[in-house]
Amino acid sequence: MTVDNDKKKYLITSALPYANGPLHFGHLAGVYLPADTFTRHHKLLGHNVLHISGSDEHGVAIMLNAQREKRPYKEYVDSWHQEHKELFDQFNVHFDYFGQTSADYHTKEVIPWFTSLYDKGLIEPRDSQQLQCKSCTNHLPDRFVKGTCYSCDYKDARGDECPNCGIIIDSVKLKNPICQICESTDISEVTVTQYYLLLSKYHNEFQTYLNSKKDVWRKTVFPFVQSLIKDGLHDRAITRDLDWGIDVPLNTPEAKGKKLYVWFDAPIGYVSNTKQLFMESGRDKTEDYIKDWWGNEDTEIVHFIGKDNIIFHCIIFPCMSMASELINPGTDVPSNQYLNLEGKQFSKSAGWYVDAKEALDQFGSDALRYYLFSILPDFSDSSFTWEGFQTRVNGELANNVGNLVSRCLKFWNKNWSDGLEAKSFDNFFNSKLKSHFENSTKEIHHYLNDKNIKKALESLMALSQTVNTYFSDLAPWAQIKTDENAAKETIGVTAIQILILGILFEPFLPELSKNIIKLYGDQVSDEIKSDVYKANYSSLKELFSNTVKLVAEPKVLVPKIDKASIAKFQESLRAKTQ
Ligand code: B3M
Ligand code: ZN
Repeated sequence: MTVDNDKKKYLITSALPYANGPLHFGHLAGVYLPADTFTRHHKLLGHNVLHISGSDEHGVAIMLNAQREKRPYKEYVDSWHQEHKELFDQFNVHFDYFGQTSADYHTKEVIPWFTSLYDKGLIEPRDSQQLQCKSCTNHLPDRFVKGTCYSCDYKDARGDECPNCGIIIDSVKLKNPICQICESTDISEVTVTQYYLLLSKYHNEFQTYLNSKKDVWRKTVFPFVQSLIKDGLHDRAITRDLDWGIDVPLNTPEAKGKKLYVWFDAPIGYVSNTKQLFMESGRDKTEDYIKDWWGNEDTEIVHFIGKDNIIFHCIIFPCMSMASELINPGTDVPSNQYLNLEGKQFSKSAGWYVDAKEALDQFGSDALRYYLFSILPDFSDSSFTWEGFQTRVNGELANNVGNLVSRCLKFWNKNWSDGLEAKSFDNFFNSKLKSHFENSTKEIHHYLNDKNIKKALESLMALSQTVNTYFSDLAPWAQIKTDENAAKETIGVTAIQILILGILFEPFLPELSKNIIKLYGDQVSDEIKSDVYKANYSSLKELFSNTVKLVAEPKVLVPKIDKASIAKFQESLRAKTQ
C-alpha cells in the first residue's frame, strides 16, 4: 500500500539521556536540537510525527553515583529525570513523550522482547570470566572496574570501553584493575553464568538489512558499521549480577538475582514510551503503537544519536527488533560526531564544562540554539568557543535578523501606525522575490529532509541576507522624503518577507519565530503558518489584501552578547587550565 505523502508517519527518537548527571552542549548539539528541528519541520509539513525519548535509568554508572551520594537509586534517577526535563523545556526541545526506564510500564514492555528471543533460541546461558573484588566482595562488571587499556595503554580505561581508543573492553583483560567501589586492587577472576544474545546466529539476516542502508546512512556511519562486523557478529552478554535493573524473566536457577544489561532494555524505551503516550492520551483507542507505528512498513523510524551509540542502534537493536519480530528496525540513524568545548572534550569531573542552565538563564534559547546549530558536529567534530558564540550571534543573528526586523517594523510603526493599505504589499506576490522565497524554501526543506540541519539554517540565513539587501538598497528612509508610496511599498514588501522568515525560523529558533509572528497579531493563524511554511502564499495574500496594522512595537528580538556577559564563563574555564 502506498501512503499519501501528507499522511506519512515519522517516529523520531532521541537517545535516552542517562539520569546520571548534567547534560552539556555536546548532548544538545549532538542529539536533541537536531531531532527537535527535524520533528518541528515534519509537523509543519503536516506529517504524522512522534518525537520520543526519556531517561535511561539503569546501569552501573548510575549505581556507582547513587551509592556515592548515599541515595536510593530510584530517588537518584527521578531527580535527574526532572532536571533534564526542565532543561529541555527551557531549550524549547519538545518531546511527545519523555518517559523513564525505571517505570513499571517499561519493564512490562521489555519482558516479551527477552522471551521472544529466548524462545527462538537466540538467548542462552553461558559461563564467562568476570572480576571480583576480594576486599569488598562485589562482582565488577562494566564500570565497576577501571584499569589500563590492553590495546592503547591508556590508564583510565573502564571495564566496558576505553574512552581513549574506543575499543569495547573485556574487563578480565584490563591491566592493573582497580575496584571502583572500594578502590582496592586486590581483584580476582571468577567464573559466572550470564545470558548471551547469540548475534552470531543472525549474521546473514543482519547483512541483508545492512546492505539496504548503503545509500541511506551517513558516510560517517555506514562504513563504520561495516568495519565493526567484518569478522562477523559476536555474541554478547545481556545480563549482569546487580541489584538495580530489570529482572531476567526466567524461573531458572541461573537467572536468579540477575538483571538485564542496561543496553538491552534502554532502546526498548523508545517503544515503551510510545505505548505509554498512547495509553495516557487515549490514542490507544484508535491507534495501535505497534501495528500503526513501530511495525508499520510506511513509518520512517529515525534515531538521533551520538557516535558512541552507533553499535547499539545500527547493529544490536536492529537485530533484536528483526529477530524478535516485534517491531521494524530503524530506517535512518543520523549519528553525530562530538562537540568539544574550547578545543577540549567536555568533562564534568575535570570541571571542563558549561552549566547549560546557567548559560540559558543568561542568553536565552535563541542565541544558544543558533550558535549550536551553526557549529553542529554533524559530519566532523567541532568546538564551542565563547568568542565564536559572541561573534556569530552578534554578527549573524542579531545583525541579519534582529536588526532587520526592528529597523523595518519600527519605521512602519513610526510613520504609518494606522496601518498600510493592500497596495503596499501587493508587489511581493508578483515579484521575483516570491519565486526566490519559493526556491529557498525548497532548498531549506531539501536539507532538512536530509537531516542536514546546519546547511538548512545556512540557507535560511542566506535568504535573510537577501531581504537585508533588498531593504538597504531601496532605503525607505530616503524614499519617504520624495515618494511616500514607494517607501510604503518597500516597508510592506519587506514586512511580508520578514513574516515569512519568521515562520521559516520555527524549526530552528521557535522562540524568535513566535516573537516575530506575534508582531503581526492573531490574524496569522496556524493554517496560514503551515501554508507559508510550504511556500504556498495564497492565504497570506488574502491576509494582506486589507489594511494591516502592526499590533506591537518591536522590542529587541536578538539582544547583542557583550564581552562582560561571556567573561564570567570564560573565566571559570581559565581557572581550570591553571
Ligand atoms: N543512555 C546515552 C549515552 O550513551 C545512552 C543512550 C541510550 S539510547 C537507547 O550517553
Ligand atoms: Zn572493592
